[in-house]
Amino acid sequence: MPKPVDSSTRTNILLDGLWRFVPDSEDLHEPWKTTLPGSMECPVPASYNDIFVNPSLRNHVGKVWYQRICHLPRGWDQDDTILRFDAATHAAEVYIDDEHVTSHVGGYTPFQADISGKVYPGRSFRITVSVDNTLTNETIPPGKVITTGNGKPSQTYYHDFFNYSGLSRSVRLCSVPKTRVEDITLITGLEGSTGTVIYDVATHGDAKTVQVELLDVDHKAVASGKGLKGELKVSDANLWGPGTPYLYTLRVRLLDGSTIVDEYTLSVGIRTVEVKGLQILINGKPFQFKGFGRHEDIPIQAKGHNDAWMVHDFELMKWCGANSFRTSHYPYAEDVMDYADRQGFLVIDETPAVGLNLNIVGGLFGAGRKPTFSKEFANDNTQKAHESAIRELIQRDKNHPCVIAWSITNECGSDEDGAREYFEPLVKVARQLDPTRPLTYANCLTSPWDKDRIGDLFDFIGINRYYGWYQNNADLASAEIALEKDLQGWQSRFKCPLLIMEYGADTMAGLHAMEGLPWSEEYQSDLLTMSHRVFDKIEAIVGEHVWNFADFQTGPGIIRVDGNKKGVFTRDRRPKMAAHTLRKRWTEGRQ
Ligand code: BDP
Repeated sequence: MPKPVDSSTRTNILLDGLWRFVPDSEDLHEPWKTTLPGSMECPVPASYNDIFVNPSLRNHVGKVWYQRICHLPRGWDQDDTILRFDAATHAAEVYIDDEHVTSHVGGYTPFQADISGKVYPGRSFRITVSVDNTLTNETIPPGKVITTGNGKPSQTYYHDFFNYSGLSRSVRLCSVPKTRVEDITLITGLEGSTGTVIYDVATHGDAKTVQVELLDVDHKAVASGKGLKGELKVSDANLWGPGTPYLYTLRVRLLDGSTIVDEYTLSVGIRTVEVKGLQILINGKPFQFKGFGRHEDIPIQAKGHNDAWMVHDFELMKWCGANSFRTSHYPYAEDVMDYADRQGFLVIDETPAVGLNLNIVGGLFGAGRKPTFSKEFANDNTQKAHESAIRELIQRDKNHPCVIAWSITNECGSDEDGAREYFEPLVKVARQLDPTRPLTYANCLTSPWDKDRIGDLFDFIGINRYYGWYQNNADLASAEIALEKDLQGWQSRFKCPLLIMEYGADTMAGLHAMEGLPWSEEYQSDLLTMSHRVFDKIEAIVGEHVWNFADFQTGPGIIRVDGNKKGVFTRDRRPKMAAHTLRKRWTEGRQ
């Protein structure tokens, strides 16, 4: 299932726009069989939660229904028709007219249905989709539906961002040839100045001849091959690298005699990634990460993909001097990955496995500990869902040069009984699926270096630390000592590269104070500077990602005021003082 592309043999129609919409209720019976009742319409792509002025819809638990009428163009009579959802958060059932055509679980990866034979050229048809946002202990991410005092269901979860739901990415109708390219896997490498591209093409139907060409930016063929598998060599290759994102185009053609049966194109960045000693090498050179943990989170549209906000966010990151980010805490829209390829940003690509830790809150506030890896919480079914999230992420993003590592979980209970048994098989699956990229995870303070049980399974370790905020609040001098001791511990035990994946402080934009006052812009900036002093002393540290790029919305709770305020930018992307501090460090080398 490669990403839809336009080519001489393929056409796509975007089905974005307003869809009929209704939250599920007991009165609805087989709603896909008729026009959805009521007058609500919801934009796609967007999370539905903040669109309507309705608290019960904002906090809705369970299914909502989307529906629209489509026409299959008259000429679409030779080829297959695929209906593709870039994502549905978190589970979907799809119907064409009265018929169920596909279902999918997992909120941030694409799925599709072959609807050929169910729709007819020149005729209209009805698409109805249910999207269910329920999280349980057997979903990724996990959650729990409780019944409140007034008897209503309420979704609780173990992660710190709002459970935005719905069709937050595009929906497409695709016309593809019956004999077609179904998948491509690329591995790029370097032999001296010669770039290598190993390709493996899978087809649907019987392709007679497979022709592969690598085109440079001027569309000149620089290498070519025949057959489903092979290796292309490009002498004096232009490399894809941070800030210098040269992209070739791989053009795969399936031919029957001289007739082009299918043509599929894919951007290719030739680059290598390696972990060597305490360093991460990109194209053989040590790389120092500067950047952010982020969220897909904007006003009103929430997790809905939006090109204007995306381009602006990249501009702000560049302004700061950032060269990389992590897709905390779920796979981002494919448009973001494509754009990162073109802008030369390095991406640590994360699964939605956030919240596999029952002890974060307990750890912070001294409450009793509960077992995370147990029948009642992260059990065999959770692990299966996690495996499927890893498979779908790697399948979707395996050919992006920007992706230089997979992060398979954020802040799991890695010090607990059962953690190793849970993660070891998942690491194995990820390595089988992609033997070329390093694997990592983001470690939580509640699983310190001397208690963690999984660090050695990974190539480098992500460290999330909040000294000066959740620990040593308002005492940066003590925070500095504690942070250094902690990081030295990781370095001496694991002897692998360490990437700071989170550090930061909640900050009210506009609050200023001279005296080290938490929540002030000065305090956030000072905390970052203090942390940088420590990072610069530790040899194994390969860089830093600040938490967070921008303020973002969270679930309700007494430690959040209208969301998490650790952004270096506000939610509407205005800089706090910390943005200037980072710019000085990342563009001028000042601490
Ligand atoms: C870390 C989480 C992140 C939170 C952050 C915070 O990885 O999702 O938003 O802490 O508390 O534990 O701000």
